[in-house]
Amino acid sequence: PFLENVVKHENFISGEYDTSFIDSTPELFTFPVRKDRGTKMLSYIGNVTVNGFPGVEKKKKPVFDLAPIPNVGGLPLISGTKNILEQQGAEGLVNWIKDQKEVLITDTTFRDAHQSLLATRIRSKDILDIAEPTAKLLPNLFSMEMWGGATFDVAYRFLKEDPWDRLLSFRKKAPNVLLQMLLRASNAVGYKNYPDNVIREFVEKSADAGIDVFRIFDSLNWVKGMEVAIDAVRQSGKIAEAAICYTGDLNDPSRSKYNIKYYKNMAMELEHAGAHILAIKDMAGLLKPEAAYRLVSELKETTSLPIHLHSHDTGGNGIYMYSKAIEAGVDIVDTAIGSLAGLTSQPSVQTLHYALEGSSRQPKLEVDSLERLGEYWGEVRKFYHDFESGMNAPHTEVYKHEMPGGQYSNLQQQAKAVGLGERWHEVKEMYQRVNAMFGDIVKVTPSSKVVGDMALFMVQNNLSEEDVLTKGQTIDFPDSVIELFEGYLGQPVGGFPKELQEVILKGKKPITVRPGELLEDVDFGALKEELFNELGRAVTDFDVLAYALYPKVFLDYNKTIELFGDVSNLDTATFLYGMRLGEEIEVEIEKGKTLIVKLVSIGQPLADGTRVVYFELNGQSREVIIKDEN
Ligand code: 3PY
Ligand code: ZN
Repeated sequence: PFLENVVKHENFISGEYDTSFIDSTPELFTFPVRKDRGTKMLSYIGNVTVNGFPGVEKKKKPVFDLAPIPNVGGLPLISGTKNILEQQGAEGLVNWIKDQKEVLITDTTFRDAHQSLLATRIRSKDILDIAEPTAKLLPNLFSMEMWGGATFDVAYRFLKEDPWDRLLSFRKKAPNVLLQMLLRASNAVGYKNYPDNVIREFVEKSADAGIDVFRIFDSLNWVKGMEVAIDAVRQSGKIAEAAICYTGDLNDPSRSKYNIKYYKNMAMELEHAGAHILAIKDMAGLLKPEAAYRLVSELKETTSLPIHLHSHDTGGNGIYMYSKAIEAGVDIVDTAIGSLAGLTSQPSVQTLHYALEGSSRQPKLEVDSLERLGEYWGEVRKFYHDFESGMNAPHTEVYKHEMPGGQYSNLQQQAKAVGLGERWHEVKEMYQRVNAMFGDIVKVTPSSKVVGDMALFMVQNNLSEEDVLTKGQTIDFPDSVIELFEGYLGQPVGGFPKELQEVILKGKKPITVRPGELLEDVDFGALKEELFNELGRAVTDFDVLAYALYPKVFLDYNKTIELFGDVSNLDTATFLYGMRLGEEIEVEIEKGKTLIVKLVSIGQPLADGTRVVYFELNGQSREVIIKDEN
């Protein structure tokens, strides 16, 4: 259909085209609706009904209550921080932040909250249904963190949807508030360093698609590894928020590696590197109240940048800690809507509201609006029950093992997958010991994943620290561990422990320069052609970037879409559980076009391992053949 569009286009016929014709003529990509769209969707529903969804217990689909979407039809869209950025530019916005008396709020519900509570599984549909109500009910938010981190690859990998579509649609629904993403500096939204031009292209395209604030961090707090990303964000005219990752305990003299002086130096380096805002990224929730007061006060004296504090409530001290940071003059804090807050997620915004009653710094948000949004998220959360970590009370052990909020449930899943579910307590303890063995490093994606991989490896093989050093020459360490010690994630504070590095690298020479200096630029033109040939369809610049970051994940995603069509419009209960016998659902496949699907019956397994699943689609009988994988 693409070639048909090209040859029929009036500019093509009249010869008015050049090499930018394809890029500048978006209508070429509007294809007639494929006739088998309905069948593809039935195949998906039949498949999940028969075979289940990975990570979800296979059982009859539960009956869920409707997640109530607040009716905001009559409410005006009040202008907010996005309008300030547009009118006054990045510097103007920074000045505006400094002028605010109240503490400003970033809502993380759409990103870190579900990354940390539900293994990043919340789908675009559930996010987009509430985006406009949130923009209308909370116009005074500083920003909504709604993209980046793990949401990018999880969207393709598990949710079978396009993260760029999520961003583009969200932007349309929430045009008044800044949209924020988490960018892992030279690791972009991946788990390894990418060539510099990939980072630059990624930032540019994310900015075009709607991101305003880029929170940039390096997983070893290596400022050199952050410079390309900071520069790229400044070039795009957006806000470069550079983060210091907080670890250890700055008031504990026995953990003097990460003391107040260390953080102040890093803050100055980040200001010098061009940051508009300084973030304190407390990814594991280790920052204690008195330490927060001291850190914020001293950083305020050290730099002129506004300070944005991010934390996780794992140990239960979140609100107390925020309140001390607010007293010390922090400008912005990260919170989540109550029903997706607390524990490994961010502290609850409603709780903070009440904690600051009577304070001149209480945020300007309507608590009733927050509660209405909370009702919605409370019901949505139930769809994803199987992705909950099982942590149901404050977890103060975090002050010992220091695992980031977003890692806890993931590593637990990984441990179960390799048969170590019963030995989880040993894995947690080993995580702490591996950190000490690695020289006490900053642990956040991807360095935290390496510590986790090594901990699992050591528990699985019953290895102690001494075994690693004495028998290391005969041990095949996990690839991620070798790459870390080769220097491909950058350089840790104080360098790598030499003896361990030699054992792990077995004679290989580590690098000490920025990995980006050694990696060759990606030829995006050639990659686009390769992808076009691979997929046999027109590809966008967004597709090419996804392919550059995650080649296999992106191709697998495309195979699924080829098989099942676009499944992003299915309601989440159906997406995860399929249908009950006799159930009827409606699926709006595009505006104004709704399919009515009824599951009539499921045939017995046949000799070839398939089953016939009988549906009605808009009243007409339809059958699909499903391979029974049970
Ligand atoms: C991520 O990199 O995804 C994180 O959330 C790190 O804290
Ligand atoms: Zn976080």
